[in-house]
Amino acid sequence: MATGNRYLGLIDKFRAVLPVSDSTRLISIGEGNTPLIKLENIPALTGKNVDIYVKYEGLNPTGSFKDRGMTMAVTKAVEEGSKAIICASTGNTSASAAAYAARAGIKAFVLIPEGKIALGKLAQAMMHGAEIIQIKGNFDHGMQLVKDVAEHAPVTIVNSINPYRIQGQKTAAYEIVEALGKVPDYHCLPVGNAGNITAHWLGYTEMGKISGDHPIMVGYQAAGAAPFLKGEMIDDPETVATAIRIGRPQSWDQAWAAQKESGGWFDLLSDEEILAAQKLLSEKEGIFCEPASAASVGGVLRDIKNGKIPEGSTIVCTLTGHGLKDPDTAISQCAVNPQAIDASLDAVKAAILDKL
Ligand code: AN7
Repeated sequence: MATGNRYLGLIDKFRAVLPVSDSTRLISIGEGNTPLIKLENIPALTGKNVDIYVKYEGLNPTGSFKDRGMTMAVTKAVEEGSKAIICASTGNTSASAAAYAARAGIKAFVLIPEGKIALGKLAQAMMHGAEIIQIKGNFDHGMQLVKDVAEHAPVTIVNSINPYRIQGQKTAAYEIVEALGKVPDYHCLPVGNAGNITAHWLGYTEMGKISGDHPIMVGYQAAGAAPFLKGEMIDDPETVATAIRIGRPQSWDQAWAAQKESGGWFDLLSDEEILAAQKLLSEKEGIFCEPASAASVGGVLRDIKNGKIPEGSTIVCTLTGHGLKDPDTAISQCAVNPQAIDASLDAVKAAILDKL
């Protein structure tokens, strides 16, 4: 067995392109280094010849891509002497902030929209000991409150308006190019606050400084929460994909820049299309992501079929969060609930034989 090359997290690996020094105490839980998985069964369904890879960010320590940015944001907060962090969140940021604060030994305050975050994410924030503040409002209200309160209290904001979040998250692009051995033709991801598309574009443009190589960036939104499709902020975002139930994206200008400079586009999917893509990935590839994440794959399949993404393309989709985050939505879209039968050989045989 190989020894001596233990993975120490993404700051350690990418320190040459991150704002840390040799003496910085790294707050890490082994985030990053997630697999880039080639889809084997789904591409054929399009009838076109394409390579689709998914970057399975659900395999980060707290189950989402947020850990990439959070390790940097909390590392820098601690380095700067902060004793408390704060964020607004649709769920994943709160889970990640709570975990990294616990690791660092500082306090985390998380503002979440009452009744609108997935069960697993709430469980995480509670278990990691965050101070949970439920508000009678949505993410956008929470974000404004966080900005306001940070002017009156000694707390560091760890939403993606914190530039260290973007720095950490750009490492996903570095990992993809390393794993593929080339820059993908298309990079597709779900868009809420647009921090992640901003971070990926930063990573790709840093790497491509000399060659000019970069992917075309494509962002998919939920139909009920699609300010980039409307061309302006919206007030009452609504979608089953609660992670991206956001009407006022914080990285608005940066996401438009990524779209324009890369020659990409934004598009939207209905909740039904999002859930169908989530189920497809689960059933055909054995990969369980949360609804918001599946928007990238659902959108890509449509854009391959309609020819917007041409044959021969190498496509990467970011699967932003793990399916286990939201068991309620998963179970509610599966038609048949498992029936209990007698614990006898006859009953089990009967249950199996007519399904073979
Ligand atoms: C699974 O946790 O905004 O476009 O507060 O959890 O960078 O916002 C989550 C966002 C996509 C959108 N997929 O990324 C939060 C939060 C999942 C997410 C997004 C989120 P951005």
